[in-house]
Amino acid sequence: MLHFTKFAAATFAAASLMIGAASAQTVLRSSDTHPDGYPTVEAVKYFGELVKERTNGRYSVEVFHSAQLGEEKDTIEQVRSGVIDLNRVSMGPFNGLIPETTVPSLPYIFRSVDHMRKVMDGEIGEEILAAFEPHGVIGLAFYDGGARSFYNSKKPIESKDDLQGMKFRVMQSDIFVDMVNALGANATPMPYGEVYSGIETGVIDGAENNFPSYDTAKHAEVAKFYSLDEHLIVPEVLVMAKSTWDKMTPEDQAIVKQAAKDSVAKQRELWDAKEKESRAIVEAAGSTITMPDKQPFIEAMGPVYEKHVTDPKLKDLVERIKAVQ
Ligand code: GTR
Repeated sequence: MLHFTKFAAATFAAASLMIGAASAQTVLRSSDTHPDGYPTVEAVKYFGELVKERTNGRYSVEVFHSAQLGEEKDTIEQVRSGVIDLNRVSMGPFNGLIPETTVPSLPYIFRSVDHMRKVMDGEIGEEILAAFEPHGVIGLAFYDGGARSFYNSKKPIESKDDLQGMKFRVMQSDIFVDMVNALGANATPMPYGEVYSGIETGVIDGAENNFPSYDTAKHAEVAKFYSLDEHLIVPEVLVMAKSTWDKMTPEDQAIVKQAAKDSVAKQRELWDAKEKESRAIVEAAGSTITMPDKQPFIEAMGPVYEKHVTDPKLKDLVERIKAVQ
């Protein structure tokens, strides 16, 4: 009897230990619009591995790629309300919510991708990440989305004037609508997942994006003319639900923050390779790439800056970004 009781007690203790361990394992759900293998998807997986290792398995990350959890506008709401824990999105769809995100989303604000990386790696980047918290999300790190250019199904764009009257899809932000209008074209904001059929059915003539998106979303199949005007260099961002963050200990929060930072180099390495690969893929499949003079594009952006940069804080941010060498 004594023997049995001891055995039962030990079993019970072992079982409760296991229950304790199981309940301490939290799987963080993360959303991404891109397919498996895309640089952002792989970078978030890598971030998850680091978090798992450094928290001794208390936290892990599951990435739901290919917009399984919804389009970016919707997943931003899901992460704000704590339905999902993490979200990797462009800064564009955050523009209506967080004024500071509008500045890195302005056309031609960055001179190059290197300029963007330098700004976002420095104190300006930290300041912009901190601006997310009052809106229910924690900004963890910025990823690279390269430069975005126009593509269409109708004709090669040799100069800014060739865009006149054409219809382009943009991300859901007023800045991009005004940018396209300032170029003499017409903008249609719509979710990423609707672009392919939009072009195929002629609802829009084209869209604008970087080579990896143009390639992996198969837009190159229906819009063969890509013009390298590089009007936007909008960073991508990895955010966490504030409700998830608030449940973590300060030590685990520090681990999450550091793991996100550590995943940036990985994402950039993957990004640089993917950009080259995608460009080669679309060219081999018959896309033509034109190089219009960028100067008239840059000069047309005055009204966009006048309309969207009125707040002194944002004006100062624009000046400080431009001053970064
Ligand atoms: C991609 C970006 C996505 C999404 C998409 C779009 O370049 O990585 O997060 O914003 O563009 O145009 O909607």
